[in-house]
Amino acid sequence: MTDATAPFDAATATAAYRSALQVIGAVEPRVADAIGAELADQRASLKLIASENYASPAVLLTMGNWFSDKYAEGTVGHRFYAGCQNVDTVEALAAEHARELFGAPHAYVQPHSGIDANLVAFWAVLATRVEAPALEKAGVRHVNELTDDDWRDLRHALGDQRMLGMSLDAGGHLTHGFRPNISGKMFEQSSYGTDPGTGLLDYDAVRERAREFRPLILMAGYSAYPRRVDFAKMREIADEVGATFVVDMAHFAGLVAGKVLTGDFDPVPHAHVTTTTTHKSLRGPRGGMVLAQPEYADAVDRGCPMVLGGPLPHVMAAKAVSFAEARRPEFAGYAQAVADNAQSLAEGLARRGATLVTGGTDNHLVLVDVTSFGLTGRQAESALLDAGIVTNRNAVPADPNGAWYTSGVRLGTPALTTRGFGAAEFDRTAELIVDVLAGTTPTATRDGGVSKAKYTTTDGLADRTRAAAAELLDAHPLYPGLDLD
Ligand code: DSN
Repeated sequence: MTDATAPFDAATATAAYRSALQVIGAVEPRVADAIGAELADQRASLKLIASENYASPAVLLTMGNWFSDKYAEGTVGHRFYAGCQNVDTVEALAAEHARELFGAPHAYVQPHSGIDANLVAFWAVLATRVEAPALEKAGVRHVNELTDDDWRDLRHALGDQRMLGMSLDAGGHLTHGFRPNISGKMFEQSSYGTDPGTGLLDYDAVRERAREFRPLILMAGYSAYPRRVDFAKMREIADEVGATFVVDMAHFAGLVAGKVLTGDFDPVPHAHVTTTTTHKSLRGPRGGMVLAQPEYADAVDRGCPMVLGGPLPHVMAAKAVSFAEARRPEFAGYAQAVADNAQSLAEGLARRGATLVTGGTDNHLVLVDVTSFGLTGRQAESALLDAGIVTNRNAVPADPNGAWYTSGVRLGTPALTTRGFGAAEFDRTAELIVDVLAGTTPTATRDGGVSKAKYTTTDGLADRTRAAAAELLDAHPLYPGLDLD
């Protein structure tokens, strides 16, 4: 077990939250009640959503203040609004901590989310690789100086670019060029998948596809691939085909910050541009960030107002606090525990007969193929939720049940590791999960088939599992000593 939660003084945090809820409750008590209820719910469930975590009271409290009222379009020292000196302080601090934490030459901490961070990155690549040469060719410094014909040509050129990313069912992300996201409309997209036998990335196949497709952007990163990626090898491929290498490390940024993923597996030195969220394994506030090599830094800094609304200074302040936490030596212990716990979870599941995509994990997540239990991902997700285990359904490679019902559930260890779970607790969690999946049966349909959504579970299973989960949770309280009653 690790003492992973960022340290806080329970009596002070209790006083702060009680006062805050009193102030809020005086205006709209139902909101104050919902805030209290959310804490109670989070305390009472086994949270295994791979993209979630528990930020420290310091990070959370930093977001509730008057920075929220300030407009600050522009960048540090170069704002379109007056009176931004305090925003400059927190934005500069967040960027400095980020550069130090990740060894990055440049950090832009304004993106509001991961999607926003990716949009900033994509625009920065387009601006640097397509727009800037077009302006130079036309002999002008700004798009407003282009002739109408040049402007039309530039818009066509910007809209005629290619991105190669990991396919969704192999674990890639919607924002990596897929049609339900703007990136799929901005770019002609092609995908690389994983080896059908091993489930692992096949770098020779990526190289072959990159040679054929010649993308402007080679994208790496994932939200459901349970393995490390060799970013050095991916960069070689990008260089060979003249692509800009962009990595979205949203899921595993905490493992990079905590030096679990180093060398070829650390994206920051290899990517031209690295994007992330700040609230997943990194355990900061909800938000995004872009790290860039110097040649992309200026274009990245134009994220607002190019593709972002005004920055959220209260969140940038919280990013600064969370990065300061992540620079403490304890965070490396936390990150290592996240990865070790994922191993324990994977081993516990596999030992009890569950099928794991790629056979295991070497990051913070495990993808269980639940078809061996006769279930869809949707049934598994719902049955687990009934039993107090919060997961999310997820497609597996070449998923026969499509993106809605799916055939998998994704499990992640960052949140419960923050609560202090270790190998024994994750093994017990694996046991509970397998018990629920094995005790769940799809409902028969009238035409003699089986439902993809409905199911029944063995009598009393959900209650028994909840009780067993409560024992684990009670032994590892969330925000120990924080008492809102
Ligand atoms: N929603 C995040 C996840 O769950 O992986 C990424 O968008």
